[in-house]
Parts: sequence; C-alpha cells; structure tokens
Amino acid sequence: MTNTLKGFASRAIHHGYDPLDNEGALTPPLHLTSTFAFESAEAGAEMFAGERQGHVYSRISNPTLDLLERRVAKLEGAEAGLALSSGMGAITATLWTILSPGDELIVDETLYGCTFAFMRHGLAKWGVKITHVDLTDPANLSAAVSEKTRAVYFETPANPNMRLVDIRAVSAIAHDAGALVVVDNTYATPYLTRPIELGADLVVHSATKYLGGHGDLVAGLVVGGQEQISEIRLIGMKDMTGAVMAPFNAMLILRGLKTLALRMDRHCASAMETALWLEAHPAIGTVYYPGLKSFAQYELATQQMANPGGMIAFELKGGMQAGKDMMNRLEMIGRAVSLGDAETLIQHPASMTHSTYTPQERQAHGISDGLVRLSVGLEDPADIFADLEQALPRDMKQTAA
Ligand code: 4LM
Repeated sequence: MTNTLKGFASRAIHHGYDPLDNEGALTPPLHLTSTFAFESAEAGAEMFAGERQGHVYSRISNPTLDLLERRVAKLEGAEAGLALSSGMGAITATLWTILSPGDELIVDETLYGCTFAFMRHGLAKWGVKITHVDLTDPANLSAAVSEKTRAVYFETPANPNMRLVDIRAVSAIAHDAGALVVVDNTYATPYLTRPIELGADLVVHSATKYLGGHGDLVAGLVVGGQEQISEIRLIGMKDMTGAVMAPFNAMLILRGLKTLALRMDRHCASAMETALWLEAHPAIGTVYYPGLKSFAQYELATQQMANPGGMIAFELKGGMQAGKDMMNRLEMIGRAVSLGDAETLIQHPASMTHSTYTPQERQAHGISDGLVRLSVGLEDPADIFADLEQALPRDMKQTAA
C-alpha cells in the first residue's frame, strides 16, 4: 500500500515503510551498526560473491540508508538511489564511476564552486577532458558533442546565478551522441523538477540543503537506473571515495522529507514575494529569480519547474562594497553559506562559495563580483523584508509596497 501512493507528499511520508514490519513503530528504526552477522560462513561468502541478497557492512549498505534511498528514488521517479556522506561525495562517486581517462565531460558554464574545482582542478588532472558549454542554448551542445563525450553535467537552476538548462532538449541531444546526462537537482528538489522524467540518466543532490531542510547535517544522494546505481555503490562509493552516509543522518533526512512539500511551498511563496520586493527597491540592480517576468528564462521556468524555488541572486546598484555593507547590517538573516534551511541565509559567492574559481574564471563563467545570494527561509516574509530594508543603503530607501 505504501508503495502505490500517488501524491508527492504521501510518498515522502510513507514510501517503502510499513510500521507493522517493525513492531508497529511509526518511525523507522535507526540501524546504528557498522557490520552485519552472517547466518553461516557459506552465506557470508555468497553475499560477497553477489549471489545472495543482504547487508554485509555499512560502507556498502545499511537498512536505514536503504529506506532513504528507495524513498528519494521514488520521489525522483528513478529506479534506485544511493546515499552518500555529502553532495560532493555523491558527485565525485558518480563521476569517478562513469568516467575514464580520455573521456570528455561536457559541463555548463556555471557550477557550484567545489564541483567546478573537482572537475577543473581534479578530474582534469586524471585525464578527463572538461569542456564548458553554455547549455542555456541546447544548440551549443549539438555543436560541441563528439564520440569522446561520455557525459553531460549541469545544475538547474545553477548555483549561484540561477541559469536554467532545458533538461528535455539537452538530454535528447546528449543521448543521440551516446552520452549520459547527470543533473544536480539540489536547488529545485524533486518537488519542483524531476530530471529523470525529462530524460536525464542520473540525478545528484546535496541533501544538506532542502532534502534535510534543517541545517543540521551534511549529506548527498544520487538516483538513476538500478544497474548504474549498483556500479556507483560498488565502485565510486565502496572503493574509490568511501563516502558513505551515516545512518543517523539518513534518519534525519527521512524526517526532513516528511515536510519537504510543505516547506517548498513556503520557500517558493516567500521567495516570490521577496524577489518582487527586491526588484522594486531603488538600491537593487538586477534580480535573478525564475518566477520574475524579467527573468531571461521565465518561459522555460514555467515549463520545467512546478514553482520557481527558494533561491534568489541579485546585484546592488552600489556593487560589491554595497553588498558587503548590507550583509554586515543584517540582524535576523544569517551571513552563512549553504541553503535550503528554515533560516534565511545570505552569502557573497565571489568571496565564499565560488572563491574556488579564479577571478578570471568567475568573469568567464558569468559569476559577477557584485552578486549576492539569498536562500529564502521559512520565517514570516514581513520580517525578511524588514531586515533587508534596514540593511539596504539608507539614502536610496523606499517604503515597501
Ligand atoms: C553552497 N553548496 O552553495 P555538500 N551541489 C550544489 C551545491 O550548492 C552544493 C553541493 C552540490 C553550498 C555549500 C556550502 C548545487 C553545496 C555540495 O556541501 O557536499 O553537501 O554539497 O552554499
């Protein structure tokens, strides 16, 4: 019954778990164990040989992680999932598994700072060719793919400048060229966008963000086809990175998922209000938010995203110094990296999350020095506006509409 539920929120609460299988316990048990006892020496050997199902050791699998993996896979419309120690753990384990020296990885222009560093300064060192292509226009991918292209990787919306990529169009071009498509769905979550249903092969997440939702853990997930996920489990996770998720974190994410739909509705509603408020403020230059009519890819956002999300990027007319001054005056809004928490958080990508790019790389990749990133939290929107209002340059203030 729990596996046939149709609604997203119902699946996020119930999928894969029946209390009657666990003495009626409403909340799934937390399996704090590193290893698992074998019924016999022969049974253990069979498990190692892959001839018998079962848990062997928690770097490979664990029942608490298993429930989380099945639940997130279901929410994403994927066959299988794998839980890892961080978003970077999910990204590195996935790419170490699917790439070999000599392969080309085509990636969008804009990526989260550590993902960019892993590819440009890490993977490239091991003989993988990294080619940046502006994927906001899928035609650019057609021109760039070759028989060496093993995979295409992008974020949508991209961190930090909110660029969108048309998942359906890019997946069709990549597949025609025999390449896999890997999408980082951290910003949108499966509640707003389901890349697998649009043609992607693998979806990675920083579960640290909206999936966990409470700023109390670091974790990652990858979902996709059963065969590929098994390979990532046994190669990228078990042998190459060891980046396994702690069972306690899996339990916290299972708890976070129960309110994902509710939280995302509130994040989106408050972010929409905040984006409109910012756009109307005389001290603010450009606001990048997929729900604004002024957003360059507004049409794509309405097709691909159920709602425009909880993240906003904007520039102050006074440039970088004005942005820093504003951040320093904030009282409720937290000056912190990360995103997707109950608390509204603000950060400066050029000097924080994207300082892994050189200044020249930031310029070439559309990350301006004046950009400020806001993760709109779950507080009352009036308190968010009041804090922004008192922090913005005083001589340019206007009364909020
Ligand atoms: C941040 N982001 O932006 P772990 N993918 C995306 C991300 O935003 C992040 C990761 C992967 C931020 C962290 C400090 C789109 C992280 C990496 O931090 O390894 O769980 O995720 O503020």
